[in-house]
This record gives sequence, structure tokens and C-alpha cells, in this order.
Amino acid sequence: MSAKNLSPALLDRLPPDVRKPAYDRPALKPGIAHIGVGAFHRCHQAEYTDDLLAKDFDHWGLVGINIRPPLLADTLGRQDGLYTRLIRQNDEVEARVIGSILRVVDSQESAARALEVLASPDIEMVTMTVTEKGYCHIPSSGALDLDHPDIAHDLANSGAPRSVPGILARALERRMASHGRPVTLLSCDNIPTNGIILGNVVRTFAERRGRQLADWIEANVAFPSAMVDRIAPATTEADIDTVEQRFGYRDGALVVGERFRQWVIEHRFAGRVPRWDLVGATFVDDVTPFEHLKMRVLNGAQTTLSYLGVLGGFEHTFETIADPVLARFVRRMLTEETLPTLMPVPGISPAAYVEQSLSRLTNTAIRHRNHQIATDGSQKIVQRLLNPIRDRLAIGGSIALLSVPVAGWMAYLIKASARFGRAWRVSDPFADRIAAIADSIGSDSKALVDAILAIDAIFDPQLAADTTFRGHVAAGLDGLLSGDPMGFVGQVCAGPTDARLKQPSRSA
Ligand code: CS2
Repeated sequence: MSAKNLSPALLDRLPPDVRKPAYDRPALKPGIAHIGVGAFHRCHQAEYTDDLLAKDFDHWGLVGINIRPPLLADTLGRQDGLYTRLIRQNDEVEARVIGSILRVVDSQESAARALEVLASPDIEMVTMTVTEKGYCHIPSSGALDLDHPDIAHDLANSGAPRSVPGILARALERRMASHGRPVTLLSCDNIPTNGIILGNVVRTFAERRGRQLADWIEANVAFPSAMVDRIAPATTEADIDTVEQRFGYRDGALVVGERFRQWVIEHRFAGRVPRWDLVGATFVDDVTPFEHLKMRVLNGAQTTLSYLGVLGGFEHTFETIADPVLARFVRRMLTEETLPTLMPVPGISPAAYVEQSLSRLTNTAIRHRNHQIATDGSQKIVQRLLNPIRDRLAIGGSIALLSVPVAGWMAYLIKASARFGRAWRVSDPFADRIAAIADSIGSDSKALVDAILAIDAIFDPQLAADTTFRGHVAAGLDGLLSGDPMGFVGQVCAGPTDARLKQPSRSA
């Protein structure tokens, strides 16, 4: 390998079109901790913080904490925390070296290192991207899952926690017992009312540790909700080679994203706050309308395309949406069924947002794998599909289109079971349960749907009992498990959905 690796010494020798940190990096001090330093964080919150540092507003550097794989301390450490953020928009490539991360702490074997950072008096803002399942909550209710093995472990061993709620509760306990400084815990994951869920799981855990901690949290900790957005798929070797070929250096911590980015944060803080609102983030009183818009439209489209795309034999989102039938399906679903469920969003036209979102998904340089988006669907479909379905049913609206990707999620997991030939490997906390259902029931779609809808951690019982919903999902599963799933999607898409809703059995 001839190209040099990214390092502080290399910064001055990088080509002029690579943007570099525009501030005095050695003067930075730890101020923000982030749990879950994956591609998304490096492409989003760390870039906003880099923008803020370039404004010379403050000297708050980030300390990253990884409590789950991958190990990152060495890779980023070798580069002194520097990494490249590549924007790719079809043929455009724009490189920028980000310097806001001071170091990353790997805390996977034990939480000790994570706790040390989180309990430190320097840190008054903790952001996190720990994925939907990291909160150990019950997706259909938002409550802490006390039966979760990690939660049961942490309640019994509070000094050596391994779950996010357990680690945060322990860190807060240490803060209370030492310096007592307030702190904001800011969730940046795609779960609805993410601040409320984070508050729920941490408070519920803390209450079991004792009233004193619970009261201290009430007085000193804020849990704002936030909506975060930028498409940043897992980095590939090909991306790393692109940087080497175009810009002449290697970067093992590279991240690639689209140009679009958005961050809307509820204005509810404890302690000092980085003024991300000066560099493009928005502080608002209520994130809910923004969160519905993003999760139901952009994420809803991604999830739909991922399941239908895998079933149709497509690898990436951009290839899936290039298929005319799937493109038409997802546009109709969003405009006819999802859009009417949205609340008014200050400053944004929902119809224009739908078009903008669909256009973002056509970006050919963002190679977002359908299987990556399909991961952990049980944790994603509530906010992306089931909540809009529930709202549609409440007003008597059609759900014929929104039900198809719900069936798509089921078909995706069912086809990964032994009985259906293990078509692909899946990763979802409910994968084993659904494989067991598929293996025992076989191919009777109605019986499969009955058994899967009975999982009340995912499906709210009232929704699961709705006959219109059950009928559409069973018809969807039948079509998607047939020999011609794309033909089925084409058929669903061909007619007016309301007519089919009223006469579901006519075409059979
Ligand atoms: C994706 C998201 O993998 C997934 O679930 O839908 O990571 C999505 O790309 C981001 O939410 C975009 O902001």
C-alpha cells in the first residue's frame, strides 16, 4: 500500500479540495460524550459539532464510547480521531476531514471505561445512537422490558452494567455521589418520542435502585427528544479505495453520506448546551410533527423498499426505487395513505417532503443495502408503518398499501426460516420466534399472520384485532410468498385502493 494513512501530520499535505478542521484542534477539551460511534454519528452529530467548532463558539470536543462492536479506539486513535466524511450525490464527491472527535473509548468487555467518561464532570451533554433495540424497551408500549436478559443482569449487578439503561443509571448514580453536575441525555435514534422512551427506561431502572437516585434524576437530568436525518450506510472497502484514488490517502474510519442533513432538537436541556442551532440544527418546543414526518415518510419508504426490494431480488435502495412498479407503489403509499396521517409541520410542506425523500433514495452513489435497512425490522415497523396504519384506521381510511410492507417484513423473516429454505441471513430480535412460527405452521398465510400478530411486544392488541388490518396483511403475505411477489405488488398498485378495501375478496 503506497498511500499514506490519514493523520494530523498529513493534514497540511492533503489536496486543497479536501476541507480540513478550521479551528485549533489541540485546544479542544472534552465536553460531549457520544455512545455508539457508528457511521451515522460520524456523518451527523460529529459534523454539526465540527461546524460549531469552526464558528469558534466553544472548545467542546467529543469523546466517543462504543459499548458494542465494532472496536474503533485503535482505528480512530491511529488517526488521532481524524476521519473523512465523504458526501456522495450521484457523480459528485466531496471530502472533508472532521476533527471534533477527540478519542473513542472501547468499552465492550466491561462498562468501566464508559462509566468513567459519562460520570466525568467535564461532560454535560451525552448524545447517543445505540439503535432501536439499545433502549431495551417494548416497542409497542415504550416501557422498559424488565424481562430483557441484559436488564435482568444489570438490576442484579448494578456496578457492572451492560445495557444502555443500566450504564446510564450507573453513571448518573456516580455523578450524584461525586460532583452532582446536571447533564442532558440526548437520544439520536429513530424511535418515536425518543427522549420520552430514554427517560422512561432510565427512570424505571433508577427507581429500582432507590428513591434518592430517581429524585436526583428528576432534578438534574434532561431527556429531550430529537429527529435526526442523513442517509449514511455502512462504509465499504470500495469507498475507502475511492478516497485513496481520488485524494491520495487511506482512511480506515471513513464515512459516506448524502448531502441532505437535518437535526431537530427539543429545547429541554440540563447543564451547558452546544449551540448546534447556530450551525443548521433547529431547537423547537415539540419535535413530534418532525419525527412523524421523517419516520413515516423517509424511513417508511426505506423500510418498504427494503423488504419489497429483497423479495424482488434487488440489492440496494437506489436499484429498488428504479423499478417502476416499486417506485409507483411507494409514492402512492406515501401520498394516499401516509400523508393524511401527518400533523402540520412548521415550515415544511409534507407533499414536497415526500418528493424530496423519494428523490434522495434515487441517489446512485449511496449504496444502502436492503438487508442493512431490513435489520431489526421488529423495532422499526411500529413507528414507520403501524402508527400511520393505526391513525388511518381511526379515520376509516384505506390501509391497503401500508399493509403490504408489514406483510413484507413478515415474508422477509419467514423466508429466512428453515422451512422456507433459509433464503438469506437475518438479524432481528424476533427472528427466531418468527422462524419457529414459520417452521411449525408452514405456508398457510392466514395462520402465519394470526400467530405473528399475537406478538404483543410489536403489535398493539387493539390493532392486531382489527379485521381490516388482518385481512390486508394476510392477503399481502399470500402475495409476497407466492412465486411472483412483484406481480402481486403491481396488482395492488394498479387499482384505486379504497375500492379494494371495501371489496377485499372480489378479485380472489
Ligand atoms: C435506515 C436509517 O437502516 C435504517 O433503518 O432507514 O438508518 C436511515 O437511513 C436514517 O434514519 C436516515 O436518517
